[in-house]
Amino acid sequence: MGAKGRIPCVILGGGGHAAVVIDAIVAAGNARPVVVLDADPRVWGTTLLGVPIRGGDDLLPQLKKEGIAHVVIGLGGVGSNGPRQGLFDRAERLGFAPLSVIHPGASVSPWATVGTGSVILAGAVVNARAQLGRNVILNTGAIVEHDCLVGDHVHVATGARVAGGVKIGAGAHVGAGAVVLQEMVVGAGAVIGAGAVVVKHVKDGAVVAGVPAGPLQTSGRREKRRRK
Ligand code: JB3
Repeated sequence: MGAKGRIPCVILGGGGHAAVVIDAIVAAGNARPVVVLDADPRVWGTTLLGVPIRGGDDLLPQLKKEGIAHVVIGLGGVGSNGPRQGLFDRAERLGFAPLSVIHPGASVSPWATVGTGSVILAGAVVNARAQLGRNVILNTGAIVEHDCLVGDHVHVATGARVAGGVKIGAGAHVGAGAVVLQEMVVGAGAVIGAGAVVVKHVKDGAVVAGVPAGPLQTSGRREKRRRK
């Protein structure tokens, strides 16, 4: 496809994740990142992988007037998916259409579904009948097995493995290299630490880590024990 046939899009966020997202968009070849917006004024006027960083998110209405109608969220973040969700919602309110990005080196079953604005990076696998919501990140080499239900704004980090029939609630984070066993339910907004192995259901908003995964001991609790 010539450059003209590719859909021009704006990338929100100009850090490490945005670089990987731009790389995936270029590799996929159906869209063309033409501008990056970043919250940090220090990077305005510079470029990211050759794409100009023009300013902050308040430029979105101006870009719309210039004829850019599509957006990809380039903000990653580890742990909280709230800021990514906020950007996604803001862009949609302003009338931008979020583009889904699937790196050509990912494997997505034709029997899986991928929601609007989701980003599936190199080496990721989505197996048959899995359903991904909107604005999901499947980071490099992450695996989502058959019949999984992955909610909106979920981030499955690099190399995480989600076995068959798992349900992951909206906004949850599955840490790098974590494993979630078959049929587990991970609640909305839950955080699973890197390398954890989830063998029990995880409640909404819970933070778990370890093998097998259990509630993360907070520094506050450790402090209390030391004082006893
Ligand atoms: O682990 C991997 C493979 N990737 C991580 C990714 C998932 O999350 C990566 O290592 C980082 O931990 C993180 O990547 P991200 O989100 O690109 O983080 P960072 O490299 O720190 O860049 C974030 C950029 O977003 C910074 O330049 C911020 O100024 C910018 N930013 C923050 N909030 C924002 C906003 N930009 C816009 N447009 N709007 C915002 O609200």
